[in-house]
Amino acid sequence: MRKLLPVLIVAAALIPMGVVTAGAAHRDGSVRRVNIPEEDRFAPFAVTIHVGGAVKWFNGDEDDHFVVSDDAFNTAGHKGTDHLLQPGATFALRFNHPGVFVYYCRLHAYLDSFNQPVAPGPDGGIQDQNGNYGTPMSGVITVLPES
Ligand SMILES: [Cu+2]
Repeated sequence: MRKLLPVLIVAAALIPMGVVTAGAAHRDGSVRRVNIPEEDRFAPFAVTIHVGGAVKWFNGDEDDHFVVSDDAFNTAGHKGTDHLLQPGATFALRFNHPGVFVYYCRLHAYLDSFNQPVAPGPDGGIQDQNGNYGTPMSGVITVLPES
């Protein structure tokens, strides 16, 4: 038992080190999916990930759509993103900075003078029977610091 004790002490010291090492090395390699159903919207509208995580958009609609960064509000990187998603196409971004990535589709939304996405209106929108032009096609990714 005398000879076993030092071995146990070393083993006990290594266990928490292993846990700490695994925690420090952890990076969120997960991929969250945002679908465009057969409607002019991103589903889900809001997605929360951690730094190192990625978002993959999929256009399940029969029309073209865009993923465009709202640069006035974007604090999570990938400013200037302006990507066409044809029907059936995918597009992925990996986020390495905490913040928010506000985005919209420039065929089904546009930015007003305050950089807020608004519905396309008479020039591009489809008016329903109540006279509304619908919801601007937009979404937001929240990127939390590494856990
Ligand atoms: Cu669109």
